[in-house]
Amino acid sequence: MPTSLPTQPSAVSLPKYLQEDELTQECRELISSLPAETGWVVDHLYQYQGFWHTSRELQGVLACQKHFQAQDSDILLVTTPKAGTTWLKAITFAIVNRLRYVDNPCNHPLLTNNPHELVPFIELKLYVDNQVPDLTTLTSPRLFATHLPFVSLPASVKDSSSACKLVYLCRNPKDIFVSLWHFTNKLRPEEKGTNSLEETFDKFCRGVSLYGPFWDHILGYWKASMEKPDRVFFLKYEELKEQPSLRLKMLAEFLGCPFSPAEEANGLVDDILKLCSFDNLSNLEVNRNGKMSSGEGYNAFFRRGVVGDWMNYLTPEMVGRLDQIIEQKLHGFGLKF
Ligand code: PAP
Repeated sequence: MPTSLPTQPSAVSLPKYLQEDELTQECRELISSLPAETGWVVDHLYQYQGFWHTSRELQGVLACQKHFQAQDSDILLVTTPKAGTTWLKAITFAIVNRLRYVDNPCNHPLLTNNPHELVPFIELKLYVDNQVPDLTTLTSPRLFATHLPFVSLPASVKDSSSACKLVYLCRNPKDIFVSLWHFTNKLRPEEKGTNSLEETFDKFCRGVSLYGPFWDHILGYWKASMEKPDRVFFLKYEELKEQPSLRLKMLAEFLGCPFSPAEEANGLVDDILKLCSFDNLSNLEVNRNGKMSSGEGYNAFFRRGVVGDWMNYLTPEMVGRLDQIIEQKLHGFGLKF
């Protein structure tokens, strides 16, 4: 448990995700040595191992780096924030557990649980309060998620002898930015008002965003997927939108549970896509009115779910600046959006 340090009286009523000062001594000491910037939701972001985190997140990062023990059969879903995490969690959960619910689809857990509860983030949920959860009772394959950059993954995941599988989902950074801007505005305390689009855009371009810089995040996993394609599956949100059945089948194959011809003939691929569609998930009671234990409403994870919404927000100058960054940082590695 964290060593509880004195908190401001006003902080007591804050949802957990807005609390910055319930930290272990270890985390406080580390933070005091890290570069800091103003955050998008909470007041501070800290740069650890090259990437920006809130203090609460950072405590979870340290704890899972120390304690998380990957098993060979584990599946770890990795995304930059707003790349389609909720969708990927739903799809992967539905693929991996399909045999359990094929005969009773009305009892499917995705109908009554938000995908973030079914596939927990290691650093943001399981280890976030410096707790060490008992994960030994989970049935195999265990499904976890993380926003951690490759460099910060727990050693047991990165270990060359580990066989656990990683699925990385990324998205056009212009859509990521717009989605993140909306999301963080929703989560900001009301009295702070909305973040200026221009200022947050500038931060995003300088790499100062949750788990940013986005280019280093994407590149870390892109390189890992090139080196070890049997362990790291690299996917884009846009590909999933354009060719959903094909990508779903590729994902199932990568995970070692390909769809049989009979399953395909019975329409199981389409059933999963429908179950996990934006329209279906976003209209479920649990996702309209439920909340994470840390306080974020599930509805904050469903906005528009389309490709290219950046066109409605970014000026030609902004597009030029971000395109140049994408070109400079990513195209040399064969990555295009
Ligand atoms: P996270 O990384 O913070 O967990 P994440 O799920 O990646 O969040 O972000 C939500 C984005 O995915 C939203 O994008 P938008 O702001 O551009 O609309 C959300 O609408 C979109 N999204 C959520 N569920 C789905 C889905 N089932 N299909 C497609 N897009 C989805």
